[in-house]
Amino acid sequence: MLNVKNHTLTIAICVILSSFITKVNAQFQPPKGQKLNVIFDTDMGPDYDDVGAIAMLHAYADSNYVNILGTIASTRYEGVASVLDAFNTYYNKPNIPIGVPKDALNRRDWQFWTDTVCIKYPHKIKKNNEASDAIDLYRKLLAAQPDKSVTLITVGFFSNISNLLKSKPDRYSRLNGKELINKKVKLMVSMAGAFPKGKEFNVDRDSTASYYVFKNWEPPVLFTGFEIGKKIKTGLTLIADKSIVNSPVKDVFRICIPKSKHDLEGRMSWDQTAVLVGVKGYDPYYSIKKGQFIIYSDGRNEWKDDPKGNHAYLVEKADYKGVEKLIEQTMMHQPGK
Ligand SMILES: [Ca+2]
Repeated sequence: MLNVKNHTLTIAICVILSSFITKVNAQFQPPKGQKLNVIFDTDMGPDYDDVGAIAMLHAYADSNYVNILGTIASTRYEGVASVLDAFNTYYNKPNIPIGVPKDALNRRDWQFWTDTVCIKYPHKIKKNNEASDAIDLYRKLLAAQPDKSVTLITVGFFSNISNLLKSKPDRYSRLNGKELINKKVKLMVSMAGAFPKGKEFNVDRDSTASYYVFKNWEPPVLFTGFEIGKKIKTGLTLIADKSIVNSPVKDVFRICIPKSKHDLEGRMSWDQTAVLVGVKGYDPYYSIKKGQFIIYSDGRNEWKDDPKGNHAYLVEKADYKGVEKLIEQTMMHQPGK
């Protein structure tokens, strides 16, 4: 009888603790049962995990988990607007607004997969200057959304976020950039940084922008670090699947995987993890460590633990092979007719 009582007490404590942790960490989780409003900010070009990420985002949109407000580039090579347009069009959402920065790095893919996407797949935007300016589009989209409702998923450089923070009131809002962000953004989920410390590409390449962002940004940020995506290899099952035809996602992985000896077991999948945890939440694959992201002007980052912190990074909880399988399957989603 005593044992039964103790057992019941233990279960009760566990349930209370687990609901307490869920509540405490709610700012880093998507709200349950609500369609998520997402802005996707990507350096669609230097690497091709961004392609896997946009494929997953569209798969989740087709399953009614997300409403894609906009797809915005954080690199400005000529053609990036067409590439984003081609992917949105392939997934039957040709009207998703596209933004291209005036002020950002100009980096593109060394495998030239973006050329194949533009030649082979329909798109209406032929030149970057036919797309919206990135900051103008950010302000327009944010101003039109309910307060604290927008999730930003960034899988590239922080150039746009820095310029958005510095933006002035305009025809869309009387608020400056920082005020507009604080009013409208619920959470930023970023593939960025290395934990507990390191130097990572997305933070380091435009380190001036990253430094400004993490000195001025106020809403919660969930980081998926370099170490999380590095071990997740995807693409081989996708390119071997003969039932998938005329897919830009399959074409990109088919072109790129044989070009690097590092990709023979599949491409490392950093950006996909940001879409996964941004839309579906980090549970049950990851737990989080809360604290503060500390950035240096040269792009290095460190971490300070703080249970009340407004930043959190992913810590692996379950075998990464489960995430790997889930990402690959989601990337293989094909648009409805
Ligand atoms: Ca990226």
